Amino acid sequence: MSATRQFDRAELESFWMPFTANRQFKANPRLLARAQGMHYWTTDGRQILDGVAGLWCVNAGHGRREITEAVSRQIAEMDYAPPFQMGHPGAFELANRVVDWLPEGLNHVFFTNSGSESVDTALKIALAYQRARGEGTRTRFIGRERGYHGVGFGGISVGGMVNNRKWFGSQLPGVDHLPHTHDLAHNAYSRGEPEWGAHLADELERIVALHDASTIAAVIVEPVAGSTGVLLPPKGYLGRLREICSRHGILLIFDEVITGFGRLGAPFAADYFGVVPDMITMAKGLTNGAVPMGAVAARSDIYQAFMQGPDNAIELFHGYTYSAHPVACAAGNATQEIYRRDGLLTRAAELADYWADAVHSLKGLPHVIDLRNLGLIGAVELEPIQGRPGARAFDAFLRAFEKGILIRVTGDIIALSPPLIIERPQVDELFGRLAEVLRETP
Ligand code: PXG
Repeated sequence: MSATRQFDRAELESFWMPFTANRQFKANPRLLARAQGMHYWTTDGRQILDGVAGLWCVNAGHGRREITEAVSRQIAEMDYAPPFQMGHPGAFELANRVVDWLPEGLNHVFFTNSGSESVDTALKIALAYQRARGEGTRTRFIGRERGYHGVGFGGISVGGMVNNRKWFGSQLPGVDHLPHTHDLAHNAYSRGEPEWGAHLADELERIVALHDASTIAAVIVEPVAGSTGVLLPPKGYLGRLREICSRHGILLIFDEVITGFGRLGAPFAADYFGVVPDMITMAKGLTNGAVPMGAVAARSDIYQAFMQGPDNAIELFHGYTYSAHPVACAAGNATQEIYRRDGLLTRAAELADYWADAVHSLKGLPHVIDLRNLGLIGAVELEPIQGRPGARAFDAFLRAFEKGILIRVTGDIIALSPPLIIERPQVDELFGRLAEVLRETP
């Protein structure tokens, strides 16, 4: 099937598309055929500047030759290896490379195939760890309103996006939520981390007082909430969460599926904010999006708590057929080598000021009610059309695609997160075209 071939409407029917307005798409398909560097090309040959790194994952840019070659070599040499009671060199190499990037103390890595699986894995490790150390009454999880932790039942339970939850029954029992940190009245147009709102972390004390610490296994938050529209942590907020969790024997999990691998200008958001959690979930940038893969990093004493009993006993009854898949590991190792060699995981720090200026240059354009930035993340919040939430930003998304830029929208918020290889003229191009879009969006 040629990449440039056109499709009849009927040929688009069978594929039930994820998180997509299927009927709108199938009436007006947007088909991508090819990608290289900072760009996609559509099936009808139009060049699109990638303002979202695919979906927050292609951090080293598209079509990296080293990744393509490593994946091709691996699939020819050994297509698959069973991950249970067997191993292969690429998996151990990748775990070591990831540990090299991680904050000190987080030195064990469990492989999964996606961010959603990473979240469910981390939640299960938290429960089993509490039990292993004799604290089996700690079964509750605390998530946060407007959090996104993927689409597994664990992830939607601790997550806080109403549409991702309300259709799917009662979910995990024993989950509570912190308030989100988004407050335009106090923080609109903040440059970087907002000043107001560290006290919102103290809500955790209230929740602990309600349930008692002895019932709580873990708190999970995104250091920067991405999917729900780039909600930034107020200055000091994450440090307070860390302090409260430590005081009460509660594990702190950072979901770094979006912030991991250089998005903020440091390898992980934990480094950027100087707050070290007990576990980190990751995916996306781990393999530059080339092959599906996720991982959970855990502190040494969490891993060690399981290393008990007879030597031949399985310590953690959890894993996937494709955990540490050889082809994913090959992509991961080649990706990590590019990050190391090109210094990509700190590149966002060099560009952050230029990027922030570009984001805030949109102030005053029609319908814009807030602009936010951190590292190489940007957000433009639009005033919703009365009675039609999300319609205005979706309209902007369609216009942007027509103008040759790929952006991402959630509700009435536009999110930007380009590959970390973006050059300054491409930042100008992205925001120049976005400004045109905003001027034309009704
Ligand atoms: N946690 C976080 C913080 C995420 O951002 C996941 C978990 C789930 O990962 P998987 O690989 O299972 O999709 C994510 C995923 C968006 C958008 O528009 C973001 C994600 C997924 C889809 C859309 O911002 N992030």
